[in-house]
This record gives sequence, structure tokens and C-alpha cells, in this order.
Amino acid sequence: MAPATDTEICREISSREAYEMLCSLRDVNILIHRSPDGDCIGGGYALYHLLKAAGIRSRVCCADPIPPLYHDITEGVEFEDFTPQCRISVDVADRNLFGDLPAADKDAEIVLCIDHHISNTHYAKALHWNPHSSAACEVLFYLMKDCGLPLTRELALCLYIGMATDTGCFQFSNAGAETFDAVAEIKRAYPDLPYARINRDMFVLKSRGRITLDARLMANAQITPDGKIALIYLPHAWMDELEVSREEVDGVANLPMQIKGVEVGISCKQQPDGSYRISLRGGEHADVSEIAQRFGGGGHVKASGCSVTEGAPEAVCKLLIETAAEALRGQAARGQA
Ligand SMILES: [Mn+2]
Repeated sequence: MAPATDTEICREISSREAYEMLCSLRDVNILIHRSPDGDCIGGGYALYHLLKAAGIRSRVCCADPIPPLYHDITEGVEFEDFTPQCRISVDVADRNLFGDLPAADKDAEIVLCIDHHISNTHYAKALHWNPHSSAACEVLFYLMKDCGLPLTRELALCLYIGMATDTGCFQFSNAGAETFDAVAEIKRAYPDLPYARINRDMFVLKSRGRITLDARLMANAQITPDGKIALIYLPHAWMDELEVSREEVDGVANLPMQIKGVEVGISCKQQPDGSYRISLRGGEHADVSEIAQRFGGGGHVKASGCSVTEGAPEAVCKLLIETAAEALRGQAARGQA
């Protein structure tokens, strides 16, 4: 939970207020989360284009390199060199998700956060958010619409990729009517963007190493006797052995949910330092954010994450499954699951 002082000073603001604030800024660092995905990259670059159109210098800052998969967004953009006067963040629910950014960025005051996570800890001075939006890019799309800002080709591409990413190519339950409306508008305005090619690149194609990894993870999946909880465990050594990159591995979180009957899908990835990154996915009824919160993490009802710093792999996996089972029992008792 955020300290009380943090929440006290965070002001929730409308799209118009947010845009007015953006226009009052100079030399902006746009901070996005570690292990960047299509939503924070698309949102970060969309903000860069919006600020540029308003005559304001900015650049996207991330603790980890932007994966080449997102070259459609990044190509042709050259950030200028400048001393930042302020920081904003996009798609970042909490400060600790900045990762290893320079201290000057990650400990600095964040003047504005644009987000869609229900778990946002109100760490910024001002927050423009919609926890019902599928993606930060959806929040940005409607900010632009509310303010009558022109949807350029670059912006359309950034926002499409952000919404496609966070909805699993529009298949998750978070894809709402507003999401489809936004995408319809984007597609109507730019019918010739390479939507199908992007979807195939991002959601279908896998390297041969990743295919082998998936098979191995699934063959070793731990499934509870009632079939409702499935866990896959990824030892760090497998990534080097199969030559699979970190960003390729991000997608394995969705694997357990391919198994029929599974309500909670857990992926536990061992990190080089021996800690574990855990991703949780929920089926039709389960609320996995509750499970993530028990480990100090958070996220959405159907997609959450947390970290475990120590413990033997077997013990950590066992604890994860037990905690998920307990949460499911509780939710069933309350008539949720
Ligand atoms: Mn997002």
C-alpha cells in the first residue's frame, strides 16, 4: 500500500486537465515500466508525439532496452539530448515498477501519471486514469478525443499496439466496447496500417527455442487434482540453453490458461539473482489480483504479478499453489468463483 502522505498529495484529474498540464511542461522524461510491453512503449511514444506536436521536448526512459519486436513504434524517432525539468509516467502502477532507472528519474517527483491499473498507488502528484480501460493507450486515445487532438498515423500505430498488447489481441475480457470503438476509429482513419502483419509478429510467431520451451513447460506443468490451478516453473538455465530472450519469455504467462478447466494460471520464472517473478492469470471467475496482493504484488483481476525474493523452487511453487487454492476457496465462499 502507498504511504498515506503519497495518497494525500495525489490529485485525480480529467483528460482536459491532464492535457493542459502536459502543455505547461518543458523538457520531459517519460518514464515507463521495466520489462517494457506494447502498452507502456506505445503509450510512452504516443506521449512523445503529443508533446512534440505541442512544441515540447521529451524522451521515453526505460530501465530495460525496448525489444526489437516494437520497431514499428520506435523506428524514425530520435530523442534529443536535454536536462529533464520534470517527469511523467505512463502505464506504471507503482514506483517500484520503474526498475533500475537512474535515481534522478526513479526517485524524482512524478508530476503526472497516466494509467489504467486499479492497483495504482497514487505515487504521482496528479493521476489521470481509468481503471476500466483495457490499456494506458486506451486512456490516451480518449484523452486525445476529449481534447480534440488530431490522430496522426504515428499516434494511431502506437495506440493500436498498446491496446492489442494488453488485450491479448482483443481476446481478453478487458477489451470493452470503448476498446473496440477506439480501434474501429483508428482503423477507419488509417485502413492501410499493417494490422495483420503486426498481429502475426506479436501474437502468433515464436522462435524455435520458444516453441521447445513451451512444450517443456507444459509437459512439466503442476495441476491441482480439481484441475482449477495450473503452475509452470521456468528455471533460469532453460533460457540460455534454449536461447530464448527475456521478452520472448514474457508470453509464457498465458500458457497455463490454455488448459481446459484451469481458473488460475501461474507462471513462476526464476531470475538470475535467484528470486522469482510470478505472473498470474484468471479464468472466467477467479480474481487473481487478490493472490498477487498476498505476495506484495498487484495488477488486474484477470492478470496480475508479484515477486518472491527467496526460497527453494519447490517450496515457492507449493506456496503459490496453496495460496491460489485458498484464495479460490474464499472467492467461492463469497459467491465470486
Ligand atoms: Mn497496460
